[in-house]
Amino acid sequence: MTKRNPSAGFATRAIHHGYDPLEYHGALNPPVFMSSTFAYENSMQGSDRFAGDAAGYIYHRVGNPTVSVLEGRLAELEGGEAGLATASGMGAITAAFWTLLSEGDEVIADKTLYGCTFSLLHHHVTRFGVKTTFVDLTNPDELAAAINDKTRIVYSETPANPNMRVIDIAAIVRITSAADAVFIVDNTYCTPYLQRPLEMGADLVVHSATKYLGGHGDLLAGALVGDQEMIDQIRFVGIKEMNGAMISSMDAFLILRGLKTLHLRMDRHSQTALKLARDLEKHAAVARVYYPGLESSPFHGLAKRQMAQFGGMIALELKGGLDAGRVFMDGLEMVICAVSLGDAETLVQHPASMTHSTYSEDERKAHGITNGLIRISTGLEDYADIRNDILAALDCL
Ligand code: 3LM
Repeated sequence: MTKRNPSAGFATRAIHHGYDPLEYHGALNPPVFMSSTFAYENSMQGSDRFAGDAAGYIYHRVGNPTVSVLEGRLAELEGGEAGLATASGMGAITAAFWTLLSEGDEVIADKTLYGCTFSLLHHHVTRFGVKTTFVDLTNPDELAAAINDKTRIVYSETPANPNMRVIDIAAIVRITSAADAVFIVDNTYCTPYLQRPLEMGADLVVHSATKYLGGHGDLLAGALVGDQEMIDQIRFVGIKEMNGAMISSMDAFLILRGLKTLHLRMDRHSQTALKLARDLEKHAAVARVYYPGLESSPFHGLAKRQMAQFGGMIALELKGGLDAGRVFMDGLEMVICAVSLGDAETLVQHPASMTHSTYSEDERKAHGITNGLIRISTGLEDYADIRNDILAALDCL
């Protein structure tokens, strides 16, 4: 499996791709190279590596052998030429933006984004002469109307954090490819097991690997996958010279460990979330459930075409609004009140005051993130225990 074997299944490649134990004393798992710098055979070799005329490691901020195994494996799973692993999801996103954007460029982003990505685009890149326009990318006509010759990046999450809107990747690609803009998809909610945007024509995939890829809530990491030229550019500009957000080799090792069970975990998360969404929809205290696996979701048909399963994230609104939401969250016993997602533990949080508190009240209103919205990241516990805890807390309302 050190050589690319595209006919092997997803799980096989997630477990084996790009690592041969026999090249490392038979060690089943890749060694964790804890080394910030790498020796050269002689000074000329060092100079050649810096000039890009010789292959080989230079310094951990640019690359490390443990990290390379992870980067190759993520690229393989996403169906891209090259991968880049980073110290956090925000490290990946900023490295991409800062590499690709210059003063005067424009970004068009979907109106629902993870809170810090929104803040980066709304408050911060603007300080450097970059304009962001937020549109509803669930309606590709809005993109067609907004795109122009200054548009350098089109950016979306799908499903979007936190309200589960689903963007038609192929429809966006039809517009961005004609306009020469880079289409970046945040694939954190799906992972490549459920959705592969590059195969649908997107240019770059970004991840918070803190979430499902790591899968155990014990690390912070990010990743980018795209064509070799763009990934090299982001590595040598955005990471090496701008934000320095290279992943640690220990965290790269832990993500490689997480990837071995990604398929099992995503199957289970998806099964649990679908069952829970259906049970929630029937509960008298619940006003609305946002989950693309539900037949009642306006995104159900698109999600069925675009995603292998519907994933582990659910959002809901309670009839009693935020006050009821707080009573609900505080009434949970096993389920944990915390931000982040994709862990073994079921997590619940309130986007308006937590993950999306970077939006002002008015912005949240305009961007469709209501005060009453509650987000659930379904975990890997027994379904009966998740359901009983959640329904008992709802029964108290
Ligand atoms: C959260 N999200 O709870 P890191 N892209 C998406 C994300 O959801 C996130 C990132 C990028 C949450 C984090 S809120 C303080 C906790 C779709 C993170 C950024 O830098 O690895 O956290 O990724 O929704």
